[in-house]
Amino acid sequence: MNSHDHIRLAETHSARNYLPLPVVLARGDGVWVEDVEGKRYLDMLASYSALNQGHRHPKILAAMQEQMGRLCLTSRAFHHDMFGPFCKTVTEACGMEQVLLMNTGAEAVETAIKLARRWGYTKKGVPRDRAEIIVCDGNFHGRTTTIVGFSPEKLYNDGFGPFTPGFKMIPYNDVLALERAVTPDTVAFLVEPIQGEAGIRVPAEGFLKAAREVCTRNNVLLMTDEIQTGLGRTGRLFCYEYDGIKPDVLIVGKALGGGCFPVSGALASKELMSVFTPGNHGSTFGGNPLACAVGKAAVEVIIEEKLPENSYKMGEYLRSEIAKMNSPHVAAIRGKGLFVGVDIRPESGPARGFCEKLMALGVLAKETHGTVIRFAPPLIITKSDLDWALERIAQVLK
Ligand code: IF1
Repeated sequence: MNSHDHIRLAETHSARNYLPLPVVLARGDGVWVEDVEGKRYLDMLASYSALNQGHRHPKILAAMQEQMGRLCLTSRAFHHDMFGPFCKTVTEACGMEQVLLMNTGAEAVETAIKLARRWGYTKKGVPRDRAEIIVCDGNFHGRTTTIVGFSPEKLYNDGFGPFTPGFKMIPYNDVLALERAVTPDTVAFLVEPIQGEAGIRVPAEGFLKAAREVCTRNNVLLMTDEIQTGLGRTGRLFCYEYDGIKPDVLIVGKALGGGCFPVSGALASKELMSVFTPGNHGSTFGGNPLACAVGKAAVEVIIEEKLPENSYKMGEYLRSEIAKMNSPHVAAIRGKGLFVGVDIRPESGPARGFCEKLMALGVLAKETHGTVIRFAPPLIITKSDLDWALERIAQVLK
């Protein structure tokens, strides 16, 4: 079957909840992918940062294969011998005492929401069912009904109500608004250190630091969603490190699965995690043996291969080279590390058209918010591969 046949088959038998670029991939290796016709592309989306380690990283594949030869699933009804080792690795890497493992990002966000509410009722003394969580305009935290209920984006929640109450929205990057929104019933502030879906929106320097102070002063949990910004993407292991702070709850996913498997989690202190007691939260697949084997290797690769450092260097290079092109189509270039948004001027047409041209030249990128091209390649990318992409980006932005 060729690409056309595959796309027709998908359109016949799958819900149309996506509008993918018309490319059908059949292979992946490092930063490169190949379609069913054998054409090669440089993957500059990296599955929205789930492929920070690249496609089929040998160490992660080996760990997965070894585990598949032994034990794949136990449920949490029993212990297994990869659970403790992975929890130790991930908590030490993240500088947090404990983790609660889930599978997808949305589940980890839901876990953080549950943690904050129970903490509010059992520790902070918030009256039952009155807990409030503050979120930001422009947020993206996943697709569950609770999460889309506090999304500002109609596309994500129109027609899916009624929604869970208990969320209050403030403008992003506005500490005064945060201060004003806090009430005695506020249990948490849930925030992305850089907003991905909103178009790689980088807040003013010190925003998270100031938010940290407001949260501490008001006994409110600071919960950072680093599902997309974490594990090296922004040039630090976690983006909050730029502000020299630590969140109370750290939410991770995507690259925790090493580009192989869904692995996510919420991390916090032992004291905060103690709000969870046997039976009050869980998941059939959360923390399964295969996930733990993959997740452990995924974290080790990020640290051993110094991927945050490479992301920082290559990101600076990518942004400065695009800036040097002086493209008449580019209104702004934003980002940190290899988390880069190129804002296209409205008169130059939608970013999608630019992504289609890039695709024809062998560079896969995806628009966000209509006007922004997102460049977020695997963090293992070398300067020569980046130069290959830059030549093509230059052709499209000319
Ligand atoms: C889709 C966007 C990116 C996330 C943050 C939680 C989640 C995500 C900060 C949920 C997921 C994804 C999912 C994917 C597209 C995508 C996306 F454009 F929609 F917003 F990356 F920017 N927090 N992001 O970015 O994680 O449950 O999906 O594992 O939904 O189409 P998940």
